[in-house]
Amino acid sequence: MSRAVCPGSFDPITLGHLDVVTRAARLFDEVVVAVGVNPSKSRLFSPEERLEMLTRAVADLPNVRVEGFTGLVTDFCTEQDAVAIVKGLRAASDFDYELPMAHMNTALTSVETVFLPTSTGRSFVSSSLVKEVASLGGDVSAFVPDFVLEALTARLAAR
Ligand code: COD
Repeated sequence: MSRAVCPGSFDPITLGHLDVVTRAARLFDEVVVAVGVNPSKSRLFSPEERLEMLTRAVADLPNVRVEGFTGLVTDFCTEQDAVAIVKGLRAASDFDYELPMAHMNTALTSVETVFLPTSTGRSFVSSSLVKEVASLGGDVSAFVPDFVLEALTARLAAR
């Protein structure tokens, strides 16, 4: 059985993330979406909130489950007996950011990284831009699931 890990901070999950997870689920027997912490990014939702949103977003994908993780993603992959990490690539800047991590992760363990190119129409979608646009009153309903839009609107209104 082949198992892959899709790690990210998912703050919050976007339709771009969901597209990558859905496509990974067609390539591997099982996919574990790993909700982690990126220390270089400020966060809007707690790890528990992000985990809950992810769980709801993948509810109709039978071979996908969601877990939180702290520490090294490679340790999490070993724990989960995963053969691959799946990442999405939107642009050359993603590749520049992801390639050293892929090399480091393979150097730490034998886990491979599989890159999936972003789908047409999703290349500009990121959690950071969604948060920025929503916080300035823009309509982000085309980029996130409905329940994420509700959570985002409520969180920003409470600030
Ligand atoms: N289309 C395609 N792919 C997309 C899109 C889109 N529209 N939006 C996002 N993605 C991809 C990203 O390129 C990325 O691959 C993935 O989705 C997750 O994105 P984010 O932004 O939610 O997550 P990041 O990049 O902040 O997550 C970073 C991790 C938490 C995965 C990373 O920091 C990590 O592995 N941390 C654990 C500590 C560790 O092991 N560090 C050493 C690494 S060598």
